[in-house]
Amino acid sequence: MSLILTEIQDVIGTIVINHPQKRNALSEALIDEITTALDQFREQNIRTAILRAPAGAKIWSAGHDVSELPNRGRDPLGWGDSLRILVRAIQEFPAPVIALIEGGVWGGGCEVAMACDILVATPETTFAITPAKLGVPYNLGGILTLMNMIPLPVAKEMLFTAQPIPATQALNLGIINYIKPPEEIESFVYGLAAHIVVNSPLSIAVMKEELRLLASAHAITPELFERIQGLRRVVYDSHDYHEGLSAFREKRKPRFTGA
Ligand code: YXS
Repeated sequence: MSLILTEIQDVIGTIVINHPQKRNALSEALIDEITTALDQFREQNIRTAILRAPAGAKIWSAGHDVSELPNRGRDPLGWGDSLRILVRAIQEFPAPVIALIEGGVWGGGCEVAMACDILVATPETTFAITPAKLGVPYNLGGILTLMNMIPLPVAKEMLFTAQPIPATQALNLGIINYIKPPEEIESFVYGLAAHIVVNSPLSIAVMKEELRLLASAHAITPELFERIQGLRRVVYDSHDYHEGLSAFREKRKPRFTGA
C-alpha cells in the first residue's frame, strides 16, 4: 500500500503524506516514496512541488519513526539516516517546495517542513522540536537548520522544553510565511505556486542553490567537528537514550537520570 499520494497539475506537483494510522511518522518506506516522487517530479520538469498531509489532518507529521531509531551505541541521526536523505532531497530539488501544513508538526517533521522553501500553515498548526523528550543527540544539520530559522533564545526554549509553539508564534518568528484558514489554504498555496511557475525555472533553481550553499557556509575546524560528534556520542551511548526509546515503545513517561 502506498504511503503517499501524488498529483500533477500542469507543472505543479503535489505530494500528500498519507499514513494517518502512524500519524505520518517518517519511516524509511514513507521517505523512500517521497524521494522517489521528487525524483519523478524532477524528470517531469515540475516547477513547484507542494508537500502536504491530507486536507483536515490533525497531524502533519509525527516526526521520525521512533520504532526505526537504532538502539543505544549507534548515531540515530547520521548522514545516511532516512530523514537526512529526505531533508537533502527537498533542499536539492531544483524548484521551490512549498509546505502546506495542517496540524501538529513533531520532531523530524519540523526539519522536513523547515527544509521546504515556503511554509504556509493553518491556525491550528503547531511545531515541536523533540530530541530532549527521547534522549536523542540532535545532529549538526538539524541544529544548523534551527539556527538559520529561529532566534537563538527561541531555538533553545524549543529544544529544552520540547513543547509545541503555535502557528501565530511561528509566523511572528518568520518560521512560516503565512497563516491561512483551512478553507482557504489550498487555493492560497496553489495561487502562490502559479506566481512561481511563470518565472524562469533556471533563475529560481540557481537562486535556491545559492541560498542553500550560503546558508550552510559555516567554517568548522576538524577539532570543533570532532568535539561536537564526541559530545553527541555520549548521548547516544547513554542510559537516557535507551530509556527515551523504551518509554516511547512502552507508552509511558521516561525516567531520565542524566547518565
Ligand atoms: O499504538 P499504535 O500502533 O496505533 O501507534 C500509535 C503511535 O505509536 C504511532 N506513532 C508513531 N510511531 C512511530 N514514530 C512516531 N513518531 C509516532 N507517532 C505516533 O501512531 C499511532 C497513533 O499514535 P497516538 O495514539 O499517539 O495518536 P494521537 O493522535 O493520540 O497523538 C498524536 C501525536 C503525534 C501527538 C502522538 O502520536 C505523539 O506524541 N507522537 C510522537 C511525537 C514525537 O515525539 N515525535 C518525535 C519523533 S523522534 C524525531 O522526530 C527525531 C528523532 S527528533 O525528536 O530528534 O527530532
